[in-house]
Amino acid sequence: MKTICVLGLGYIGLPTASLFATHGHKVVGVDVNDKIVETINAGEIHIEEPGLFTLARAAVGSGNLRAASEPAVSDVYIICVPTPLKPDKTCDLHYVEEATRSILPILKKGDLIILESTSPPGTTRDVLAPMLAGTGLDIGRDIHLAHCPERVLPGRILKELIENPRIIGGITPESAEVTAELYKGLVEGPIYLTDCTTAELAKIMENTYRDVNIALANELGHLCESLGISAWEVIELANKHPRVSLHSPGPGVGGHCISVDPWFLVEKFPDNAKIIHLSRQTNDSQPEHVVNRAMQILADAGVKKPRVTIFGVSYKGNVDDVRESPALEIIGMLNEKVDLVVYDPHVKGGVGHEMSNLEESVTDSDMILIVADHSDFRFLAPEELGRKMRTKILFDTRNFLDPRRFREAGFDVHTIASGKIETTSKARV
Ligand code: SAJ
Repeated sequence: MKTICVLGLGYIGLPTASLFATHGHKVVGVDVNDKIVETINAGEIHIEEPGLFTLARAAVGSGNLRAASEPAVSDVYIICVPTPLKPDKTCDLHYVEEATRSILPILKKGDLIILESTSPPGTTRDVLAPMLAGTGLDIGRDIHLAHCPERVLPGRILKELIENPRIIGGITPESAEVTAELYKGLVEGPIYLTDCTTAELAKIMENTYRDVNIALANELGHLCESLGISAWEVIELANKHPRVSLHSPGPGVGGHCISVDPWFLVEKFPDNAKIIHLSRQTNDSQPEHVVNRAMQILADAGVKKPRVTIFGVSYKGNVDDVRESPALEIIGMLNEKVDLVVYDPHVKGGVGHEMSNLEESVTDSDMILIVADHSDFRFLAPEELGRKMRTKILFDTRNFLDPRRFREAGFDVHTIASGKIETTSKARV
């Protein structure tokens, strides 16, 4: 059993702290936000994540987890603070630096410091290690230091924290081994040991791989729109090849990971990270592409003074997270051109536009524009929606609603990445 101090009680820190606490360790979770500290100590939580409420409550109830505003003397320090982008698209490391600085006065021989936050390659070695060396403790001998990137998907965090494979990059091989011993107590997936810079880059490349592939899919979508065919059908057919796995086009890439992490490489390697940079630009320009297409569809339909209804503003379906959501940009651009109405059953606000209820949102509308693919939308009856609308147009940027049902209800159906009106032929010989 160890004493562990987890710095940052967000989407990764709170589940991590709670899991270590329910696995027998004594954990202090530290957050700079007093409200979060109070909430957790009261047995409540401040984020939405399946299973977390029960787990955190059990951890606090057992006496093994308490939240605090200041770090406490411990055997292990795990840094789980954000590494956001600055407006100039460079990584803001100040939370990591602040967290590290806060533990310097209490570090002692034998301690282990782990960075979980996704960070540019070189951060553990070139930023954290020099700060820790200032204490006079010898890193790799007196104290251990490692990077152990989190790799979990929001909505499945608790399951994935336990089951996913983990990469542990030590400042020395021994630091990696000491860290692995700790994680072995709760991780059931395999644990791979390496050096800290390799671990940092592996984590960033996972998300960069996805970003580049989504950019490829979006580019394919543009080609197909010009050709008057459906990228969805092209993808479906190409993916029948055993070694091809094309991703899906969409309204753009959101979330606090995939749309952020590749920039860390562009910042560090401005001359060499070429495909990575272009992919970011392609995906970032997708909201404008959506707006241009929406305006074209409305113009082609002869709609004057259009009223457009956005369905779904989170960065992907079935979550309430709007960070970096392409919907935010779409809202900003469309708001200047049309009478805009916004509906999302999961999001209460914070999108730069007032939210409407379902009925209000479609009344007198000329277009339903699907941006986030919430499962709830599949249960909507096209006839009922259409009855309230002025012009029955559906523009689906996720190719997610059944176009046939909407066409049968009299809708003009358009899909992103498709120059066809009807999409997805399932014809097979
Ligand atoms: N998207 C597309 N086309 C696709 C797939 C996704 O347009 O084919 C869009 C989504 O709609 C969304 C964005 O990309 O806007 C990202 O969504 P996502 O579900 O792919 O990923 P995240 O950001 O929710 O979580 C990712 C995960 N990384 C990978 O799948 C490689 C997760 O495992 C990481 O832990 C997480 O980032 C993180 O913390 O880095």
